[in-house]
Amino acid sequence: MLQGQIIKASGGFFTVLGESGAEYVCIARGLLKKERELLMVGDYVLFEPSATNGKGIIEKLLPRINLLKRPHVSNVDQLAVIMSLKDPSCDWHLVSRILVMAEKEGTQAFLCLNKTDLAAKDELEEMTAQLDNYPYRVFYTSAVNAAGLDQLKDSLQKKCTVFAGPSGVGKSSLLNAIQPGLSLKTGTVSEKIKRGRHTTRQVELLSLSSGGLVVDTPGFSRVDISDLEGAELADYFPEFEPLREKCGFRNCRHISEPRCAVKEEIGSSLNSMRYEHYQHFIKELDKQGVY
Ligand SMILES: Nc1nc2c(ncn2[C@@H]2O[C@H](COP(=O)(O)OP(=O)(O)O)[C@@H](O)[C@H]2O)c(=O)[nH]1
Ligand SMILES: [Mg+2]
Ligand SMILES: [Zn+2]
Repeated sequence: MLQGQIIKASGGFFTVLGESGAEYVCIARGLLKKERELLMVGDYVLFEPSATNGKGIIEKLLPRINLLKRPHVSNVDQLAVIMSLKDPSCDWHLVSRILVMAEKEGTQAFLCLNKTDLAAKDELEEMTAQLDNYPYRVFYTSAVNAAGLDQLKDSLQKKCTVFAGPSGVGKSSLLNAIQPGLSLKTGTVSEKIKRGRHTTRQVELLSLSSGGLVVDTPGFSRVDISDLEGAELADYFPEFEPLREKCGFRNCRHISEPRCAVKEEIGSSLNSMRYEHYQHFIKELDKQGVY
């Protein structure tokens, strides 16, 4: 029996990437029907390869580290939040929403600001100033002039990374620039609308020659956080963690309480934009009455 990871699933067939790097097209005959229905891209499995033809039978599903809902994929190491500086401009609220989702699912994350070739020097400086004490790693890239691509490529090594962010920011272009053989479809937003924005595409783990797996997503511009409890939200702002103990109240929600250590640090050790997003999300959850 071999161990491998499902990189593609379609019509009852699962492409499994074995530890040797070979791919096997498997069926899941060895599993119970209920288990079979749960199998998804990203899953580690044990499978019995056939002696000759690169096929196999999945016999066992191994435990998952995590499970993302969107895209529907398991065992994700990190989320790369991709935004462009221009065309379209960066949606900071969406960045924080995706990061909240990453924290909730227990995956690491970083931010990648693409299309730096379109921004003037002073615009870039303005952006960097806004990112003072930003709690995630930030890459500045351009798929057009290859700026920052080596660092981005390094950060993908030996990990399974999901590229998340809105449509048109350059996710597929970046992946093509990192590995031209991928030949992912790219295009302007209007071209995509013509092509049919809602054509469903299968989730697939793409293997990088530098070692590592990536998931390209078609892009989404909304992330629903309404299933969160307000009390949970602060847990998903990791920069609050070291301060929490210093707040005057044990259950401080860092909004209007006196002697709040988080509020005292805004603009000094805490990034103010991130705190604004936190306030905004708390209000949103308050309105739903869950808090
Ligand atoms: N100027 C510039 N254009 C880019 C860059 N990256 C992508 N684009 C263009 O932006 C559009 C959308 O790119 P695409 O990769 O399809 O975005 P995706 O929807 O996030 O996958 C295409 O027309 C690309 O040529 C970049 O770094 N600079
Ligand atoms: Mg794309
Ligand atoms: Zn507080």
